[in-house]
Amino acid sequence: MACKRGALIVLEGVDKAGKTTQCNRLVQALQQSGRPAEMMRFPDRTTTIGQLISAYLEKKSDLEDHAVHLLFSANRWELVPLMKKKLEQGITLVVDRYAFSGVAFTSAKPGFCLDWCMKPDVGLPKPDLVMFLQLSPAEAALRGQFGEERYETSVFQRAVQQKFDQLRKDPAVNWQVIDASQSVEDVHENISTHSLNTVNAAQNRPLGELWK
Ligand code: Z5A
Repeated sequence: MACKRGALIVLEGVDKAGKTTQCNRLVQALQQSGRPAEMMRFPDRTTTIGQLISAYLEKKSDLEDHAVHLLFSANRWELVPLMKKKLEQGITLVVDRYAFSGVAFTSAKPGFCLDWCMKPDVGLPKPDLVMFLQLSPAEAALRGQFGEERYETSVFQRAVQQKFDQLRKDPAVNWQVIDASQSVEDVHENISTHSLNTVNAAQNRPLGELWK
């Protein structure tokens, strides 16, 4: 590798936790401090696979639950060559949702277990840091009504939250829980501190493989 690699930083959390807001703020702050950084999000609705997912989320099409789970995973895998290239170029990637959302959302459906849901994502680039933006359903409700997309109901979001709780017990993943109920600026300060430590530490460490 010609230069020190960028860090892979993921933000996870339930609906309206502020993931997109904070990803944007973090990328901006890293860039302003002279550290190359870019944002990515999953699902990436711009690809052919992403368009199938988007139509499903918008309830314009129906897909079998196993099939759509595999599509979400395929959407990540199709971006892996690009992700690796950018990381090798020294660009830190700040990612809005990743495999953890994939597992939490599908395993919250009846008849799915965590183990089956994790399998398709085994071997993805392993995040150097996963920040879980913690927000109670009551606090999320203060940020507005749920949208019209699939999964946007309080009952389902509570089930997803429980699955995230289970995933966070895995010590092999560098989880940090962030109190997302604070102001945008306070949450950003917290996230920045964790991220700067991670960017510095990742430089000299090889990129890992998730769940391997
Ligand atoms: N999904 C899946 O099933 N399988 C997969 O593998 C993956 C995803 C990757 C994609 O939704 C859906 O796909 C998602 C999971 C599923 N389904 N759900 N639900 P998406 O990515 O297109 O949208 P989202 O992730 O659900 O976005 P969000 O949760 O609605 O928003 P957010 O990114 O967490 O929050 P935000 O947009 O930054 O902020 C929301 C509002 O709160 C906004 O008005 C902000 O101004 C406000 N906000 C933000 N921060 C604060 C603070 N600190 N205080 C007050 N107000 C705030």
